[in-house]
Amino acid sequence: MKISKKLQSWVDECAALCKPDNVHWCDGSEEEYNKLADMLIKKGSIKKLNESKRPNSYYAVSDPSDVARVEDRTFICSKQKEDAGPTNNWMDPAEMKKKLNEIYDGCMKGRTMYVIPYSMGPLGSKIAHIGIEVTDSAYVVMNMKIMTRIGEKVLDVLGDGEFVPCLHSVGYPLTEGKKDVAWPCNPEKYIVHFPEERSIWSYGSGYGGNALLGKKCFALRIASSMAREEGWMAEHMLIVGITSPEGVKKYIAAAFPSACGKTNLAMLTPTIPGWKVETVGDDIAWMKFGEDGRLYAINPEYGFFGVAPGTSMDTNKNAMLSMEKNSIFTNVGLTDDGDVWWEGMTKEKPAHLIDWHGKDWTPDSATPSSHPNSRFTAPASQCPVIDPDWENPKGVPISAILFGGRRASIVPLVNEAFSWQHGTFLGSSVSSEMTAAAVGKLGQLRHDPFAMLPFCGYNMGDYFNHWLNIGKKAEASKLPKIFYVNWFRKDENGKFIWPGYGDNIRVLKWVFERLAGKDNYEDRAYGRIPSKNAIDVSGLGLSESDVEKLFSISKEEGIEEVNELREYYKMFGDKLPNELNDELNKLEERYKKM
Ligand code: SAT
Ligand code: MN
Repeated sequence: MKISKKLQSWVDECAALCKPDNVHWCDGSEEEYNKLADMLIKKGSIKKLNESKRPNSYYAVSDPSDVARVEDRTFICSKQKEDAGPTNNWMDPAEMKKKLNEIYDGCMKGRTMYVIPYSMGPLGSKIAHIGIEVTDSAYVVMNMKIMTRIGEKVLDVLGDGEFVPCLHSVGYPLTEGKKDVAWPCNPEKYIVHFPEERSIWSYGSGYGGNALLGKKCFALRIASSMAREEGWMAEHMLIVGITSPEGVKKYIAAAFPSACGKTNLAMLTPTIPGWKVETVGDDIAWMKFGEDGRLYAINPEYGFFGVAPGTSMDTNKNAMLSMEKNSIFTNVGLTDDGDVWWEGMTKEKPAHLIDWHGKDWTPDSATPSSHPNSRFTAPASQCPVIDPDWENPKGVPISAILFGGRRASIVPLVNEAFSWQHGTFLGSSVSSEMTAAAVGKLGQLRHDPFAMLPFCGYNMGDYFNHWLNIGKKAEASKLPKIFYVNWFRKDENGKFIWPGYGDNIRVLKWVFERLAGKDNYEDRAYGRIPSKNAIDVSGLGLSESDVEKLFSISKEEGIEEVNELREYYKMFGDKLPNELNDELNKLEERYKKM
């Protein structure tokens, strides 16, 4: 293995601090993966699923306290507090380093320290970047192999180039006499980012985005800060290719908060004939300007880490087929024949399961078999509709950007921004009902600008400005058009009005037509919406008044929303770009004229 001096000395430093029994450099081979799996099976940490049902797949359950991202323990440690901004936890970097050096001291005693070289993005792509994750969790290594491109080939590309050092520990040293547990973790958690030195320290959790550091920590928090410095974009967005019945293909990126259906939209099975959707990515987009002045996006990831509950052959057939083999399942139910099950997977519930707590479960049980944030880890290459260009190092050209959230009212099914600046305003105004992806209050409405609230590695006010600057840098006609969608509107009885899932293609079709310049819109105060009958609702059984309900916002509601946004904007102080205030004032004017 070719290991640069810089890399070797950083790994040596990690070892000197964490004091593991062994250091293992991951080569990324199948053989290595299988050995780690066997070791974890012997320890009782994971189970192998029934080979004839789900080949080469594994089952894990976490400690019940370690089930989601911990936003209140996530820190952006920039030198100046102002550079972390009002939406991030901050601590002085020197103080944080002191604290971390104390808790990491000896934290890997009795364990092996794994060194995982990984690439976010196709190896060698100009849009890609390399990280090195050091971890004491073999489960993390296995997941990283599915979620990123790992191993020796990454070191070959890295040479003595720059990498993002990522130090992860579950924080459960096996000091004398201490027995290991199936899912080691620590009640004290730290998910820490140093954007100026571009490094990550994560302690105490083995779950998802807390521990697979290529994902939210690098590809969003650190990368967003790199992107701002270097004039590109790191966004919490899926990427899909859409082909019309005429054979025209366009790529769309879409930002939604965690667990709002990004994976479903990314793999959508169209319900109207002739349309085709292909997946480039389901969670993160890195976008850079190409020579032609357009924005090109790559999916920096290599796999899907999707929410299991609710995923079925009806709601997301392509996700189900992606995880048929070579996958890992965490915190779902285990069937008697050695396969997995979760709420919503099949209409008929299995008569008996072992639930994620390891207890017997039957359809009469009072609690669900699977944690609401239980996940599958599956290779993207196994997705039946993976886009032929998903690994193109140049990326794919983006024609439209969608923002969305989970909103029972106020936000229409779809509206188009009048301009990039208005689109930036729409992105800044996203709010969403909270999901189980983060520890916190389920269902509570919170602002989640650009779906980046927990993922922006710097001051959100500067981030808004970065978006505006991207718009100023590019030729307007080459920029993606911006839309805001909401699949989650409810009627007065609390029922979803829009069917969602595969029927979302009907909205994408309108978006597609707008990209082609079709004159099928009307202007409302809040934005541009489909003109009457421009959205194909045939066969949905929606009445005209249902459709109108999907778009209606009264003058009073609109003005209330404006006032609420004005209050919310106050937190950004003088970091709030004037352009956004202007957009808000113009919106108010339009509502007043209604
Ligand atoms: O960060 S995770 O990948 O664990 C979950 C999410 O927020 O999408
Ligand atoms: Mn996400």
